[in-house]
Amino acid sequence: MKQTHRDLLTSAHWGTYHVDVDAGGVTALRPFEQDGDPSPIGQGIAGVLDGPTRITAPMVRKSWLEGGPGSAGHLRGEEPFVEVSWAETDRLVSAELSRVIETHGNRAIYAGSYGWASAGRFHHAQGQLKRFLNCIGGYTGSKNTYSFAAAEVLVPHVLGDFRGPLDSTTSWQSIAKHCELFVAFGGVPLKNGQISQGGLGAHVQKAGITGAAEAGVTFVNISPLKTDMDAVAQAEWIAPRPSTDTALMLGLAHVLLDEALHDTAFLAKYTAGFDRFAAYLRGETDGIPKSANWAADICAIPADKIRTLARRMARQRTMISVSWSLTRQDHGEQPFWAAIALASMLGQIGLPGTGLGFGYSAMNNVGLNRRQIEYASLPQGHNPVPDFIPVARVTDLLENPGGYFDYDGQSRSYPDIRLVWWAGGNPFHHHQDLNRMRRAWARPETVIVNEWCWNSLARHADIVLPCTTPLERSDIALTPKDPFQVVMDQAIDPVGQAKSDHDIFCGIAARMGVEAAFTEGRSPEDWQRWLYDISRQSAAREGVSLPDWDSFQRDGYFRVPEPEQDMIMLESFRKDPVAHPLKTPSGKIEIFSQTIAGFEYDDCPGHPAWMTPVEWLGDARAYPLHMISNQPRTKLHSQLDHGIVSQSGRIKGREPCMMHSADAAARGLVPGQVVRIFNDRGTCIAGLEVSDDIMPGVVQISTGAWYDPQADACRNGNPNVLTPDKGTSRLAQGPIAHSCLVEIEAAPEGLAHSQIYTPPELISRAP
Ligand SMILES: Nc1nc2c(c(=O)[nH]1)N[C@H]1C(S)=C(S)[C@@H](COP(=O)(O)OP(=O)(O)OC[C@H]3O[C@@H](n4cnc5c(=O)[nH]c(N)nc54)[C@H](O)[C@@H]3O)O[C@H]1N2
Ligand SMILES: Nc1nc2c(c(=O)[nH]1)N[C@H]1C(S)=C(S)[C@@H](COP(=O)(O)OP(=O)(O)OC[C@H]3O[C@@H](n4cnc5c(=O)[nH]c(N)nc54)[C@H](O)[C@@H]3O)O[C@H]1N2
Ligand SMILES: [Mo]
Repeated sequence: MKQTHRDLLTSAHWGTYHVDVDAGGVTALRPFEQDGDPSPIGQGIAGVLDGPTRITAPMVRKSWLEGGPGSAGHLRGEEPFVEVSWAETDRLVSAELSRVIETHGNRAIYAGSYGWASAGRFHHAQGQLKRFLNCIGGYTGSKNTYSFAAAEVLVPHVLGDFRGPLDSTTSWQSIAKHCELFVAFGGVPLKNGQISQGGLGAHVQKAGITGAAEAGVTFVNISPLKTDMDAVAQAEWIAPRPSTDTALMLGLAHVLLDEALHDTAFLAKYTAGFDRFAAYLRGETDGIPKSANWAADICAIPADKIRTLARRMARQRTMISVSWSLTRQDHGEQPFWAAIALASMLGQIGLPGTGLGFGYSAMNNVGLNRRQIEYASLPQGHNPVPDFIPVARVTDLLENPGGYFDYDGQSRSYPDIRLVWWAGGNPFHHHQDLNRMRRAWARPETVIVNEWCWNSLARHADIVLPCTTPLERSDIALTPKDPFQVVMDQAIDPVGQAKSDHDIFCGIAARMGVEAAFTEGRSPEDWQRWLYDISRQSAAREGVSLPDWDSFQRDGYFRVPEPEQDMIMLESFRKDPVAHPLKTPSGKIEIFSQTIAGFEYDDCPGHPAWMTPVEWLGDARAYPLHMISNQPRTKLHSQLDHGIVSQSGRIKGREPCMMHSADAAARGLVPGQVVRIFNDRGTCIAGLEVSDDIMPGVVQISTGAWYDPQADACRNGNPNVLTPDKGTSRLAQGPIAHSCLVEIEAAPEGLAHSQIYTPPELISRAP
C-alpha cells in the first residue's frame, strides 16, 4: 500500500471524504473540508466492508458447478454457492466464453452491464469488462440509460443534441441574477443533488436554490410531492396527477397562443414547425383544443390556476425546469418536447437565467458553473458485434430471441443470449417488473457477476467474482462534471480474496491469451498516470494547468478554477443562429420533426402530444393509487442499502412508503404500520409513513431496497416488483417506472423479516 503524509482521501458518487482507519479497518468517513454541504451517505460503507454480507472468495452456484452451463437456471437465487479458487474461476470462465463464442458467436454474450458501480476513472467496472470482451471478439451491448432514455433519443431530433445542452444547463449564479420565476416540473429535489457521477468535491444545489430565493426568484413546485422543493424556496405547490405534465404544458401553451402571449419573433427566427403544433393546440387536427379547461380535467388542477400561471410565465423572466423523472414514464418523450415548445413560445431560451433547464438538482452538476474538460478514460477498444438493445429492453431480450423491436426509426431483432455478464450494475435493483425479469433470467446458460456484496444480483449469478471496493485500491477521480479532481487512496487491504475488476479480467485474459492486448503492458498505476497525463494535456488546451502527478498525489486534490462567464444553455445559438445552427435538419429547434413524423409511430407523432399513459389516475379502476418510486435520499440506488445510513431510515426495519392522511384514513391504516403494496405484477412489503406533503391518491416509496423475492412478493420493499416493464414509445424504448398503479392494505400480522442481509448458504470445499 502506498504511504502518504496527509489524511487518506476517497471519492464517491456522493462526495469526497477523509477516511479514518485503525488496526481493525475503516472506522469513519469524515466530510471533506471543501464541502459546505456534505452528504451523510458516505458513512454507510464503514460497517459493511467486511462481515457476513461481504463476498470474500470466488463462488459458483452448486448446480452449475456440478452440471455445467444451462443447469437448473430456474434455481438461480435459491441455491447454495460453492467456494472455489481464482484459478478455478479463471478456468471455468475462459472455457465457457470459448464455448459460447465458438458455438453461438460473440453476439450471444450480453454485456450491456448497465449501472453506476463506483467512482474512479480507472477502476470503472463496466469499462474494464467491455475492454476485456473486446479483446475476445465483442458482445451485445446496450444503448442509453435508465435515467432519461426518452430524452436521449428524442432531444437530438429537436435540439440537435441532448448531452451538450444538459451539460451546459444555465448556472444557478445566472438564475439568481436574471430569473424572476422558476417553474419546476418535478421540483428541485435536493436529495438527488447529493450525487454526481464520477465523484464531486462540494455540494452546490442547496446554495444554488438558497441564493436564487434570496435574490428574489419566485419558485413554483409542480410535483405530487411537496418535499421535491426545499422549504427555503417558499414555493407555490401545484400537484398534478403523476404522468400528466405533458397535458399541463399543452394547456399552458394553449393559453399563450389563445391570448397571443407567445413570442412570434423568437418562434420565426429560432424554431421550425410551430404552425403544425399550433394547429394541434387549437384542436384543428383532432377536434380537441388543448385548452386550460381540457388540461384541468386531465391533471386535476383548476383551470384558473393554469391560466394564471401561463400569464405569469409570459410576463416574467421565466426558467422552466423539467425533472428527469418525467422521462421515466409512459410517453416520457413528450414532457421534454412539450417543455421545449413551451419555452420556445416564451422566447427566453439562450438568455441568461431563463429559458429551459434539464432537471435542476437531479444531480449536483446540473446548474453547477464549471469548465468542461475532456478527461481521458480507459480505452475500450472496438466492439465488432453490431447488435444492441435499448437498455431497458433486457427482459424482452432474454424472453424473446429473434423477436423484433423498433428503436429510433430502426427495426432490429434480439440476439439469442446464452451468457450474461454484469459488472458494476444491479438489474435486480434497476429494472421494472422484477418478477417477470427473474423468470426471464433463468433462460441464459451462464450468468457471471462481479460484485462485492451479497445483494440480489450476486445471488442470481452462476459465477460470482468478488471485487474490491474503492477503499481497497488506488485510483483517481477525474470528472468533467465537477471542478474537484481527487486522489482515491487505498485505505485497507482487499477484504478476503477480493480483487479489483481489472485484476479479475487480467487473470481471465491470461488464460485466454489476450493479457498483453488487455493491459498493453501497463500496471494499474501506469494506467492511472497515463490517464492523468492525457487529461493534463487536454486541460492545458482549455487554459487549465493541472498539477504534475507527484504534486497531485501529495496534495490529494485539485480544484479547477471556475470559468469567468456564467454557463447559459444554447447561448451561442441564441446570439447567432446562422453561425451556430443546431444539428437538426432545419438548424433550428424542431417543434415539429419531419424525421420523427416519418417513422409513423402511433405512440410518438411529429410534435409534442398528449397520449394517455398505460397506468394513471385518470383510469384507476383496478388499482386506485399512483405509486411514485423515486430516488432514495439515504443512498445511491441499491448501493449500501445494507449500511447504517440506509437502514436508519427504515420503519420497523421496513422500507418507508408515504401516503396522504386521507388515503390512510380511508383504509384504516396508521403510521408505522407494516403494509403490503400490490397490483397484478406483485407485492411489496413496506412501513407506512403518513403525510400531507403528498397529493391524495399518490404513494411514494424510494427505489433501492435489495430485492428479496418470495413467490411474487418482495419482503424487503423493492418497488420494482410493481412497476410496468414497457418502453416509453417505439422511438426511445425507455423505462416507465413512474407510471404505475397500486393498492395498499395492512400486511398480515407477524410477517417475518427479510433475510436478504444474511448471505446465501455457502459451501466451502476443503483444499
Ligand atoms: N422504480 C424505479 N426504478 C429505477 C429508477 C426509478 O426512478 N424508479 N431509476 C433508474 C435509474 S435513473 C437508474 S440510473 C438505475 C440505477 O441502477 P444501477 O446503477 O444498476 O444501481 P446501483 O445500485 O447503483 O448498482 C451498482 C452496482 O455496482 C456494484 N459496485 C459498486 N462498486 C463496484 C465496483 O467497483 N465493481 C463492481 N463490479 N461492482 C461495483 C454495487 O454493489 C451495485 O450492486 O435504476 C433505475 N431504476
Ligand atoms: N440520493 C440520491 N440521489 C440520486 C440518485 C439516488 O439513487 N439517490 N440517483 C441519481 C440518478 S441515477 C438519477 S437518474 C437522478 C434522477 O433524478 P430525478 O429523475 O429527478 O429523480 P426522482 O427522484 O425519480 O424524481 C424527482 C421527483 O419527480 C417527482 N415526480 C415523479 N413523477 C412525476 C410526474 O409525473 N410529474 C411530476 N411533476 N413530478 C413527478 C417525484 O416526486 C420525484 O421526487 O437522481 C440522481 N440522484
Ligand atoms: Mo439514473
